[in-house]
Amino acid sequence: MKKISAVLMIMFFAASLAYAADDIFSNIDKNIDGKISKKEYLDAVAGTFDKLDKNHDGSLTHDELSHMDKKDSEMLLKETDTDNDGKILKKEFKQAAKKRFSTLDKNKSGYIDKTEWASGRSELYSPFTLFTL
Ligand SMILES: [Ca+2]
Ligand SMILES: [Ca+2]
Ligand SMILES: [Ca+2]
Repeated sequence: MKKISAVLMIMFFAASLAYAADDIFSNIDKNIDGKISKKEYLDAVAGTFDKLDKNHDGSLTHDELSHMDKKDSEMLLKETDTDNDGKILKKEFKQAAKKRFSTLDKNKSGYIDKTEWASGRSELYSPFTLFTL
């Protein structure tokens, strides 16, 4: 019995993740052409940054990431804080987003299509990053 519910839980979790990924995809795809252009992606990322930057000083500090899992915020810092000052500047955030865009755009078409989106997202370290980069 325990085993079955664990499997169900995992299935439910995976399904809700896929759903969330799909939902985010359509949010980012502003012109609804079924693919995400670099501009659409960077616009969405800039929006995320502004949402996270509670005091609007143009950088994200530990405090502003404290709602995240500690491991996740450390990963995010490690990935984005290139000058290692413990703060993520918008520039750094965008830089990381550009890198992520080219990773996701597997066939280098300049767009992320739904297949690339789904496979790329599932490789990411945490469900939380679905909502950040
Ligand atoms: Ca589009
Ligand atoms: Ca800030
Ligand atoms: Ca920094």
